[in-house]
Amino acid sequence: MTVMKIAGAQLGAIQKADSRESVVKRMIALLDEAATKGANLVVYPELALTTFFPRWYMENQAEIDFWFETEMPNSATQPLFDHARDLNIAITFGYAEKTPDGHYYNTSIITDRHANIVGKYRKIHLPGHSEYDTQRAFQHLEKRYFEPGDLGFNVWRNEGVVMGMAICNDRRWPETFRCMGLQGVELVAIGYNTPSVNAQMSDEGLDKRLFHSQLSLQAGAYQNATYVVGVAKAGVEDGHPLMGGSIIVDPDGFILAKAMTEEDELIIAECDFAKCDFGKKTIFDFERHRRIEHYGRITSQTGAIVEV
Ligand code: CDV
Repeated sequence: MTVMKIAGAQLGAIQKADSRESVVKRMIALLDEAATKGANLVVYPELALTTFFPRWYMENQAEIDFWFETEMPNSATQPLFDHARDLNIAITFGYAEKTPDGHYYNTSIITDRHANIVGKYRKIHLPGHSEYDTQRAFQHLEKRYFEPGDLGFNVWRNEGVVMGMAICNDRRWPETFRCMGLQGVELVAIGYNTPSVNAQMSDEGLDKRLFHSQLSLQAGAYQNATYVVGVAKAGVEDGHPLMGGSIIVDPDGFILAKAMTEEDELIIAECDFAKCDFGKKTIFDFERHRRIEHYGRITSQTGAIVEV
């Protein structure tokens, strides 16, 4: 069975004015640190190459397109791919994708240790709203700039491990993890940008927001007997705080490593994928214990219907 050292490369704030090239330099510095610590895979956050631009309301299409990548790798990210190949480290990171036929997605890719892209995921659960909302303390316009992902929740056997990806808000939905659990997932990589403040409940408090993130990642890991890596983009971006709290979780739901700052910070843990077996063969042996005849509502009904 495979043992890998998995690193989470939390990124601190990226300002609107920061270039992709400057961010890639920071990502490469974290990659170098990961290499010195023996990492085999490095997980970067959602929309890793730019500031979290969906907080800004834009109408001009050229202004919007500035934040999107039309190819991957491209000139800004090629040094990251080259460096990862030289160090023999697989990577996964998120970026805004514009397809050749004009579709817009919040995307992440995963490579093998030769920098070949082996998997792509497009974010399915898009939070927020599509028009300027005067009721919010700040905007979260993912529904304006992205379409829901069209690729589903897939997994890939990468470097001997069954790997899947999800992005930020996806981690709060058990369906995300279960769709990959049903394909035998052993490692779920999830990048996120989570504001430290709730735009619709300003007194919520950071502790509660960190707790909900951890709770979701730990539950997803335990209930599907898989490792989960959740990696933040954190820090204050042009006056807007994003929380940290990056963690690596084992298949029992225990936290193996945790970020302590809201800056560029590497966390790392040794993951023995044989540890996924026990849960998959006992309490979460889906074949023996799931009761799909009672789960019809999950795929036939979207919102709650109260009939009593
Ligand atoms: N980027 C995100 O998906 N952020 C959401 C916020 C808006 C709640 C999240 O679920 O963390």
